[in-house]
Amino acid sequence: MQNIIPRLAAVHDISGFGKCSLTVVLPILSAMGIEVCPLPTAVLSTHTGGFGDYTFLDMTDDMPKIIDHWKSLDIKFDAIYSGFLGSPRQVDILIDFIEKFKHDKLLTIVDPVMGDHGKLYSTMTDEMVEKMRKLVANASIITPNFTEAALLLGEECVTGAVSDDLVFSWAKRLADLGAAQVVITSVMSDDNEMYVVIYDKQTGAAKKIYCKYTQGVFHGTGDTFTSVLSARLLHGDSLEAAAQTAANFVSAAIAETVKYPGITTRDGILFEKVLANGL
Ligand code: PXL
Repeated sequence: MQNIIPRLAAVHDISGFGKCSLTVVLPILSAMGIEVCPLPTAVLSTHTGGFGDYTFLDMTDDMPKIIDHWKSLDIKFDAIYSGFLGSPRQVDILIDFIEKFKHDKLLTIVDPVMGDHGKLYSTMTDEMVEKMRKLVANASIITPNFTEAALLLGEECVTGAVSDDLVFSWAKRLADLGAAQVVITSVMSDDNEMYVVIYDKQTGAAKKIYCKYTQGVFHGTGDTFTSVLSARLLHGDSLEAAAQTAANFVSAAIAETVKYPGITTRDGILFEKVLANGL
């Protein structure tokens, strides 16, 4: 039987405070009409970006047990969407998960969460970067930010503006790692605007998607973007339409957030206002 509501397995950590990963993925996808089944990779008190001494419970050993239970129940997923992983071994577990639940229409969305603004997040290692290259080979769509794109390609993590030629060639090289479609987020233009690049391997077409408002740097924007993108793709949108809606959503949430100067980078964005009031 087909799922009445599209069903997505969300392979992310849960960070109690700081608005990223599952605390963003769950509400956004549910509000957009997608059933979310969380497969937690780690449980943290906060995300790793700016709150000091966070707690970290690694869920690696439990993940295969959760997957096996789901398999015994014959649960069908329309999509598997992964983000922040708690250990390099989770890549092998995730590849096995994809293999066990594979069918013709399964959408595998991998956000290779590793770093941003030219730097690795504090729990990430060179081993994780190496393993992420293996994971992206098993995805239908990948959504690295510009730093993660550089890490996957073994390029220097530059920050600041880059040429269209460079970012289009990176998108193509990323697709050569395995995914049919590539989205690179947080790319900076000469006039200090952020944009997203989408690339489709089958058509060979690359396109820039502009965001209306992107001043300010906040945690969880990547998770917000890929959640909206995943929801719209599951509802049948083209990659371009889904990426534009996701960019508009993030822009609108940032525009809400910067109205309140007390909210800083680590606090994340006021995505709830956009969910509640619409775009
Ligand atoms: O939003 C990416 C992310 C997810 N999960 C954790 C993080 C980060 C980024 O810092 O620390 C735990």
